[in-house]
Amino acid sequence: MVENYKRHFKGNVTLEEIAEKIKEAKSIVLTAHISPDGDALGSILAFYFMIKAFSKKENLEKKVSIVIADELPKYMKHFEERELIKNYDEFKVEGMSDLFISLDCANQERYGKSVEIKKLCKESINIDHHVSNTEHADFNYVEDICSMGELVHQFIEIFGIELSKKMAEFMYLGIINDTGNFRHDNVTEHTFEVCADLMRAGANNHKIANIIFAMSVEKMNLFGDVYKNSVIDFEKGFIYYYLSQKQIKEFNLKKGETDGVAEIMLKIDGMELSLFAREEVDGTIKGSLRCNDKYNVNEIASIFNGGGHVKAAGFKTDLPFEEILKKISEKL
Ligand SMILES: [Mn+2]
Repeated sequence: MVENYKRHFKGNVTLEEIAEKIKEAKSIVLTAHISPDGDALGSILAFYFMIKAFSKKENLEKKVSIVIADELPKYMKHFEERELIKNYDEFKVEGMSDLFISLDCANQERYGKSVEIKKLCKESINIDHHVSNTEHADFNYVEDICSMGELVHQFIEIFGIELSKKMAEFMYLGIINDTGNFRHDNVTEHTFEVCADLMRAGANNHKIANIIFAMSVEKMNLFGDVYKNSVIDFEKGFIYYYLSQKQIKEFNLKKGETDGVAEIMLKIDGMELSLFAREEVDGTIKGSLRCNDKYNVNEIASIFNGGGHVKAAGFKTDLPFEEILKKISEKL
């Protein structure tokens, strides 16, 4: 393993202390963010199996549940373990739990309705990799690492457990989701070290990449429209595209099928910044920002109280699209 790979860290607890809290807790609820992506889902499932293996090794009785307050993306049909993830609405709260752990949530809004479950837990832990993390739990651990998939891998050693094929596959899912299959600049030497370990444990890179990067006909139609109707400001290297609720219905797009739009726009030659703005059911706008070296989208997203990473960030706002464009242009 590469020594001292750790990047920008904030929080008030170490992973070892988190492991100790997990050891002591008799009941644990795990959550990840709404609009769950491959990293949220992969890391939470990997972590679930790791806690289970740890409990078995230590001979501990532990109740572990996973709740996500949202629908799962279509590709999860390929993983039977999706059954372990309860939607908030079907989750039965049986009294107070000892520990609430969020993964991949930069702020508490990202819990969605699961925030109600947090209130019923004695202690809360936030483990995340977004530099914009607001340290929203009792115990916080934030590392500037490519993905939660890569972050949770460290618990193999801390828990003293063996890396199973299942854990490896789910960590791999998280890593390729958040690195765009190793294309983004958040990939480090350590990412590849971890992936080598995951492949040794049986993770099938080809199978997992095919599952999450497969494209539905609906998504193909959307991407066609993005390529045709994106607007480019060549001087600033800024490309943007707006998707209305009306279009979402016309294209028959399901949850998660608009993922990747900001990424494909940034691939256009000469582009430094991309914005994908999607109108939500409630009329607000969700923005996804991606950039190359010239800009910092964590800062740009913060204009709208959003955030994320330097090269990938998001926000949600009540402002009309024209106003969003104006505010962003002023920053460039
Ligand atoms: Mn992530």
